[in-house]
Amino acid sequence: AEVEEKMRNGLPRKEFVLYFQPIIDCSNQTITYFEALCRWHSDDQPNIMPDTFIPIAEQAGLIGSLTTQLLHQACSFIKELDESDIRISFNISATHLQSPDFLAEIKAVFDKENVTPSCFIFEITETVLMQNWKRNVSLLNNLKLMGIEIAIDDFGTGYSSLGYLKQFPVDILKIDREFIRELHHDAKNRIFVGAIVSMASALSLRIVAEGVENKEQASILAEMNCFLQQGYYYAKPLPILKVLRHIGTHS
Ligand code: G
Ligand code: G
Ligand code: G
Ligand code: MN
Ligand code: NA
Repeated sequence: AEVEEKMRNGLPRKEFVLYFQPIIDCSNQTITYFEALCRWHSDDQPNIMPDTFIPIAEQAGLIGSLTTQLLHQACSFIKELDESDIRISFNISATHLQSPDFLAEIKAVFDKENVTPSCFIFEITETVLMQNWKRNVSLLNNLKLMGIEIAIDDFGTGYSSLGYLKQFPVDILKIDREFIRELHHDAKNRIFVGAIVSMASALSLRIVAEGVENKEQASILAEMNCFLQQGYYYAKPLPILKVLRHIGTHS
């Protein structure tokens, strides 16, 4: 309840800030797009990570206003980027997706910012999709009509099959970092990841490996034709100004 109160106060004070982590195409070492990750810069408490504060925002009914504020920040970032074709992958919370106001809220932001929704990928976890899936199929189809691409986050940790997922208009699978962590030590993980990569390619889905922390993991993934990679090996999530400096938009 104390944290909830601090969130309520922190929202209008703009204490919630987006950081951006690049997703690298390691076949040519270029940034293909960025994932937006929220950080809470609060004066009067130690760092609280989104794992903790997102569920609190959901319970407190604050997730809509938090997400709206973050989506505005993401739009500003897109306008700051010179290359207009770089997209942002944006995490959508379970509770917010189920809210009847979801579509209207995000459309209002795109209209106000005059940013085309096709600059966005929405990341949704597979567990969320499987609940309430009839409604979710139509919701995702609506997002796709707006031009937003859909990524399944933390893929492999839920219980959905790729066959089941085929009913959703999905573009990208993000392999959970749990399967990447021991990739260079564990043959079972290599078999698992290899199987996901070949099935995804048969279904024309793009694959992103999350949590790539070292060269060994990166090379094994590349050998498996998994070229889109994200993790501390390449870059940590960075604040906007550092990203812009990093990619040379601002010197
Ligand atoms: O950044 P970090 O690894 O601490 O993120 C932990 C979890 O919080 C991840 O599952 C991530 O998807 C989620 N998360 C981070 N930023 C956001 C956000 O802006 N919105 C939502 N809904 N989830 C986020
Ligand atoms: O669940 P989701 O994929 O949205 O969460 C991504 C989170 O993973 C981010 O919050 C980010 O801080 C974290 N992350 C990014 N790269 C790495 C990495 O290489 N290793 C680990 N352990 N975490 C990472
Ligand atoms: O790069 P730095 O020395 O700040 O990282 C210290 C440790 O904190 C690293 O081992 C890394 O796993 C973790 N870490 C760094 N950045 C993030 C981040 O953005 N999110 C999370 N969840 N952990 C991070
Ligand atoms: Mn994510
Ligand atoms: Na993930």
